[in-house]
Amino acid sequence: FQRQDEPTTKQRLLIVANRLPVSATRKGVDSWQLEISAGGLVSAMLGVREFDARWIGWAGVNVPDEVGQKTLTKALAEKRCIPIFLDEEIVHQYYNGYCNNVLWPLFHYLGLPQEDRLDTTRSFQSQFDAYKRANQMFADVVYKHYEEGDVVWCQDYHLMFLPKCLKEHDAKMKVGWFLHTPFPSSEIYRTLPCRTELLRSVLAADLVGFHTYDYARHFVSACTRILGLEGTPEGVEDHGRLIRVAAFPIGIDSERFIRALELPQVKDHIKELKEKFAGRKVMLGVDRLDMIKGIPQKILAFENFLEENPDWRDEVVLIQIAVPTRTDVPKYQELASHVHEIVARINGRFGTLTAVPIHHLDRSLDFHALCALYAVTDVALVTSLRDGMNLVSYEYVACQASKKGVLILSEFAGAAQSLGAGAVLVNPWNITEVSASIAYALNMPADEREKRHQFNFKHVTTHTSQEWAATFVSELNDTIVEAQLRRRQ
Ligand code: ADQ
Repeated sequence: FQRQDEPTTKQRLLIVANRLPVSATRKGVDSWQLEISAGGLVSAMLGVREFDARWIGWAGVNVPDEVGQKTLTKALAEKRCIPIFLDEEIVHQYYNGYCNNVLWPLFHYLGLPQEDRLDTTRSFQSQFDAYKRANQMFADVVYKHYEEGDVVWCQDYHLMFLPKCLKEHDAKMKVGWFLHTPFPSSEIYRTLPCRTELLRSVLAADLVGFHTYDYARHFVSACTRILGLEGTPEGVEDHGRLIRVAAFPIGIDSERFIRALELPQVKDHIKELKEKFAGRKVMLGVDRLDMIKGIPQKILAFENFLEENPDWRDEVVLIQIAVPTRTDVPKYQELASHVHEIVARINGRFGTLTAVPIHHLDRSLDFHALCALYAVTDVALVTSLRDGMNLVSYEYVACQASKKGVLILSEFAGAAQSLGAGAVLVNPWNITEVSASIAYALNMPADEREKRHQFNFKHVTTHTSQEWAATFVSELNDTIVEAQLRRRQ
């Protein structure tokens, strides 16, 4: 994080996201512990250094009292973070409800949940109303901190209503919106009951960005089919106003990973891991514990591999790190139990007194431990059922300069479009195919591994998060200048 008092001539950027990049835990009436949170958006944004950036978002904690709100605001200011305070009721309806139970599954092709109209907390309309109220609360904080010329960058599906709120307040505000998840086919999107209002609101932005060209295309088709607007090569045309829609594939701060491998503490971790797993090939999965990540499918494919390849049983281990998220949502609790059950079954089936085939950890790893794991593993398994991009695949490649491990990657992750030529692509729903790919990856000759790795390493180190953010913001600046010129003509 940039220091609060650092003088700068860089362009001011207000990054508005549901969550701040730090999680706050209360340690006393007026004392707080702040920790960087795990997640793709945070990981990417930590690399954004071209701008005088401030974050606006929820600190992930309920702070009903004034003293708490004041002291937390002060602690966060040191990290250039500005908190939004959401009460439990709104978090339940907006965040757990509309965001995580409606938009998230729909955007990942998992369909809409069953609506319960008798329970107001589970009706789409009341959740959507809470969603709009929450977005308005974000907008109110943005106005308070906005200075003329600032770029306001709204992040993700939590804040689709924000561009409209901001533009209604000040039509000259430069507003961009970027979606970190897939935007589904318009045939899926059009099932959403509040589909029109959300699209209209996003279209209030000056620039709308997605990870891939396909997601951008789906969004444009949704606008043409649902709103009857015209799609153009640049975006969407709304009664003479052009809203630019484009693909901006995210990246990582690859240098941060490459440099970390030279640190003594990371080297120590690497040494320890090499000793622990000596004589065995190591496969790795690192995911948030979420149904979109295809964790059960991955583990079942590994079981299938062990079944069909008895010679490998004592020779390979799968380390699956699954950091729990959204733990208040029942479906996520069910997923955790299901994963534990199958891991226990497979370890019971194929484990010995001295070794088990799957090491499953339900927790977040610190950055250094994560880099060490990435560096020592022979194969990474990314089997998302759908994933906007998937940065774990990028991080793995960045840490593999010496080992040249193989990346097995779901064709339904946005990353398949950028790392496809170097990775072994799979359909994660096809367990026998994934199992065969594990065998292929473990037996891959060194020259093929080298070639595949070089391709991906080049991509990961040139398409970085810094470049991603700089491109988005410069395109947003250009879009606004072009719109002014068009209006003058
Ligand atoms: P996520 O769904 O969070 O991001 P991903 O892109 O893979 O998925 O990023 C996960 C991040 O969290 C990585 O930086 C990883 O290192 C970290 N992480 C995961 N598990 C961890 C663990 N156990 N310990 C420590 N760190 C862990 C969303 C979208 C993605 C999109 C990103 C960015 O779902 O598709 O790529 O945003 O746009």
